[in-house]
Amino acid sequence: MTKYPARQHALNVKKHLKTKIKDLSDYALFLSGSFQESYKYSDTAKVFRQERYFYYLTGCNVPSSHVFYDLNKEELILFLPEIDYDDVMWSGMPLSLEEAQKKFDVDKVLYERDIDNYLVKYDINLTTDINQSNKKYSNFLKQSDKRLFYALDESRLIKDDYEISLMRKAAQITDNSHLAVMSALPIETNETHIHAEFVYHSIRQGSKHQAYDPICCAGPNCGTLHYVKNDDSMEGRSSVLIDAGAEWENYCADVTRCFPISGVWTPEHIDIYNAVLDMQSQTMAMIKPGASWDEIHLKAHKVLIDNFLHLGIFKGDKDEIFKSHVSTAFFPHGLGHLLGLDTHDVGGYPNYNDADPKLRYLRLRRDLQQGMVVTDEPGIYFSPYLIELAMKQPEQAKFIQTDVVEKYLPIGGVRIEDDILVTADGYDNLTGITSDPDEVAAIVQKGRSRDPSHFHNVV
Ligand SMILES: [Mn+2]
Repeated sequence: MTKYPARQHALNVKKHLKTKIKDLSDYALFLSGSFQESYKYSDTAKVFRQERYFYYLTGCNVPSSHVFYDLNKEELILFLPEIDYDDVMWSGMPLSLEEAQKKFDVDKVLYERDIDNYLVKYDINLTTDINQSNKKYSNFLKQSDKRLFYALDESRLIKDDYEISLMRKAAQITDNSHLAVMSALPIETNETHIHAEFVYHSIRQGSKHQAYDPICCAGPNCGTLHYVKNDDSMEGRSSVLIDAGAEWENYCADVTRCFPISGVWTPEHIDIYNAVLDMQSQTMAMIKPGASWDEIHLKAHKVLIDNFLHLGIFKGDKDEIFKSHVSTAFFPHGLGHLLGLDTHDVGGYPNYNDADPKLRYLRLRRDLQQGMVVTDEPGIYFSPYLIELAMKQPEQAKFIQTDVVEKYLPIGGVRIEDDILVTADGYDNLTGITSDPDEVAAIVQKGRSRDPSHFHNVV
């Protein structure tokens, strides 16, 4: 397979749509991609990010394109924008129809001027939403049909071999970039340097965009889940947490690693690191088709409680501790989420109003299926804010040994995150960068043995 399998994706969407709309004879699909936006009062272009549903049906990154899918004829037609000859001087010639036909797995490529001829064919042209790209066709379009989103999301849920190969490439670039970060402590004295090193090595490998804004933190900052300031000094701190993933042809990686700045784990840091590793390895072992992600997530809480009892952070009966939800003060987020064209990919159907606080932030609420890619990312955090909230609730506070908690505050938190493909009989870990604590320490030490002049830096 040399082309992004857009026609198969369109067939997938039709299959799922058919379960919701028995007779599709009056229906077609019309989706629009993103357009190139500028900043307000400026002619500077914003970073272009293709609309993901459109990309799934085309594999096309050309701004201001549209796609029409004739559900009856199973014919997929890509519409490119008209050539703007005033822009050719600045941007060069755009892709011709012939070039686009060769490049994309679609039945036809036409210019935008032909769109009307297609939209009149069917009574109902389903679209995701009416926006600046497609509002001129709004009379022909039916937006935000839940059945369309269902069909698109169910299709994107299961990755085919082509998509998996793109995700493996994103994962590989991400592995190398994490290795580079762990290896460059002599030139990393501020969180910004961690961020810079990761992005530099991703771009060098051809990944121009990150899947999401990297989270690079040291010391107590590691306790803030989505810390993106990335600008604090690392001096006097012992721990680093970096959550960063490259993107490859719009497919994401999402990986977190933690390491000791000195190359030697402090006793507190390794206590927590091993507990998180235990949460990850016990949950990963449960991954296979048919397994309940809710149960796997709750298993992570049970492993946390076992470890906290062993470390003396909790005291009391483990079943009572589990029922009290006190573990959410230290592991507040979900064990993992779907991954694909989006970092938090579609199809997980989270319930942010769940009465159970352990499940409230779990972004994947369904059984696993072969072809899903999920993150397995347990974490343990020492957030003074969350601990204080728990201490105000007597039914939780009674299990927490505050004097023991105190000694862990300086490390902030630990998260270990890998990207996991669900296979026919288990799983395949797409993430290759080691999380073994001895190997991680050895990588940091090896990097530390080098003089700063060894590294590619100007300041
Ligand atoms: Mn993640």
